[in-house]
Amino acid sequence: MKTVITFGTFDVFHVGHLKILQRAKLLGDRLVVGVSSDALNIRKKGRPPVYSEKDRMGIVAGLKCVDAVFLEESLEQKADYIRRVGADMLVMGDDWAGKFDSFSFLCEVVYFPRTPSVSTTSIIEVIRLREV
Ligand code: C2G
Repeated sequence: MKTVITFGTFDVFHVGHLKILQRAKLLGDRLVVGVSSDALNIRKKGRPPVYSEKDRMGIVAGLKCVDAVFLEESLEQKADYIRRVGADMLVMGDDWAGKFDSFSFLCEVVYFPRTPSVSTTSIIEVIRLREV
């Protein structure tokens, strides 16, 4: 049984999020997703996500390709999360390329190319422009 782990905020869930999760699942038997907490996002980005952590976890947990979710409360606990989940492989988008190589002593680390032309930030921008 091969377990794959990935992490993300998955705010305003879009097709780029779906694609990386589907591709990650194809690399193993079980996909476990760490969803960043609201507090972690405020620390990282200076603002809370649009969707709450409860809703973001619910959306990700409801996907056919996802077997389990947990709340990622700190970036520093990655090694603990990988161990606890028993992950054989860590998958991230290539906006994080190289940043997680230090965990390769625990599991295989793989980066996928991001889906072009879609991001939570650009969706928020489109909605904002439509309001006027
Ligand atoms: N992603 C993608 N294509 C896009 C947008 C996002 O492949 N067009 C991928 C990202 O590369 C990431 C995942 O979708 O692997 C989740 O993206 P975000 O929600 O933006 O995650 P982020 O805020 O970067 O959180 O500990 C790591 C962090 O929790 C990652």
